[in-house]
Amino acid sequence: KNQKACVLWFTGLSGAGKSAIANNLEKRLHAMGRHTYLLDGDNVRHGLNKDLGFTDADRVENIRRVSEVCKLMVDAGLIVITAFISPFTAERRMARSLLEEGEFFEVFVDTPLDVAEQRDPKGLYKKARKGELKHFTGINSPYEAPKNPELRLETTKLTIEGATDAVIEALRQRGIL
Ligand code: GGZ
Repeated sequence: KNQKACVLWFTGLSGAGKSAIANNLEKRLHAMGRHTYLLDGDNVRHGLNKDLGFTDADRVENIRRVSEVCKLMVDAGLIVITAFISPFTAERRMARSLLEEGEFFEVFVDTPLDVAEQRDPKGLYKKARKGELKHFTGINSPYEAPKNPELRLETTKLTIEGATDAVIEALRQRGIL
């Protein structure tokens, strides 16, 4: 391996900005010559996990499978970036436990619910408020905020570029980059 393989695990509400920051981070890592893979709902929930919905049990299974895929990809030497809500502390801990010390880097994309709800890029919060979406995170399904993430990004105070800089700086400090 000529790079330190690891998982950069983004967690946060729908609309928090996980995907936007993760995508920008991946571009920056590519520009640095790093081999990465970005796992998110778009490439996982339409394929590997297309049998899963949004009940607590299905989210647990979603994250369990994603965690195992992360482990395989780290074995293959990649920098894996994940962008799932991953609302439960226990499953994030489980994902961490599959990896070696220092290989799991939790990034809390911290956006207040009211801000995420105002952004509402897909109109999902609006639907959830009208009762058209069951089990919507933050409305009628829980989100357990990380208490000790490796990094917390307050998106009300940072641009996407600024948030990306903060991740890269934190990775440098830990010797991952
Ligand atoms: C939360 C939902 C739901 C419900 C559909 N609750 O903002 P998005 O649209 O693009 O990202 C959300 C995505 C969440 O899937 P995850 O796999 O990340 O969730 S988890 O980690 O909890 O398993 C949202 C969309 O799917 N979506 N219905 N009910 N988000």
